[in-house]
Amino acid sequence: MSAKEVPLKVYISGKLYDKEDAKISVYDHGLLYGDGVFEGMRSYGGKVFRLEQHLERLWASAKAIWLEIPISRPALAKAVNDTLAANNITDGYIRLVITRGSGSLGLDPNRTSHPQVIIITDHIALYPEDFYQNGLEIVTASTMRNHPAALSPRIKSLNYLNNILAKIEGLQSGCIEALMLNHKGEVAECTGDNIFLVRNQAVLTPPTDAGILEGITRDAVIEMARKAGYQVRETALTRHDVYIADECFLTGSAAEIIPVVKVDRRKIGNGAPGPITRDLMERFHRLTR
Ligand code: PXG
Repeated sequence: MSAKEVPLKVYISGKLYDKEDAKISVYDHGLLYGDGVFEGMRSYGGKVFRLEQHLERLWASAKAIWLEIPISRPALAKAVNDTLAANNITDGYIRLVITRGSGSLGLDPNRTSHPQVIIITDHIALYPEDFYQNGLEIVTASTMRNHPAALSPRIKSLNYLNNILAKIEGLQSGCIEALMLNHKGEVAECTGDNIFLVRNQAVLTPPTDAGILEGITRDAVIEMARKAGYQVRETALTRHDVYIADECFLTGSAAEIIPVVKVDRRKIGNGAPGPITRDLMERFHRLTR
């Protein structure tokens, strides 16, 4: 840290702490069992992108795991904005975490108290610009996406090992993202991004019942593409559909829209980011900047 730099402040349950002092108990079930939920959001020009939708999803995730968020939605929205302001961040990344709170050892959530509310606001570490210009290469992971009847992928929980195992497979093949299939062998999503295809001018993406996280960026892109006059269909997709697609791209709060040009060593289209992907990237840029 240079002399002029002040440490980032992190919000924990009502107070701001210097980054180095922002700590929670080792008895917190968020750490012990991955018992908690989170959100990853972006702010552009001082405004959090689709904050209300992120909070909606956070509350839905918490409800699904029987976790009561100990702060009202407007108060949490204000805390997010206040934390951004305290750190002087206008364009950045926000990580909201709600843990089950600390308690005795053992799974029983009744033996915990005081769920912790954590807000980290930081500078965004974007994928290298080269990937946006020339596209990404991905591979299919052998790790399938969590079976929705075991742990619904719609819950953005602190249990991310399913995705991390797939990410490791991708990294071991030299790819920063990996495609995950669901228990039926259909295309689900990538480890931290939703997937879209373009085929015969139509924009295609797996439906929410394919066992995916309902991405906020995915929603925004579907809405934006429809407004722009594209036909958008949420439909079951196979790896075959990916291989024969004209274009492919991923969406996520961190990635925004990123083109994919190779999947399992097969070129998608002509191996360069396609025209509809480029058009949507440009429109998304205008929407957010
Ligand atoms: N699928 C999964 C499994 C995700 O975790 C997305 C899709 C995209 O959703 P959004 O709502 O962001 O469009 C995600 C989101 C991080 C990070 O810090 C991860 C995500 C988003 C932002 C940051 O690794 N994943």
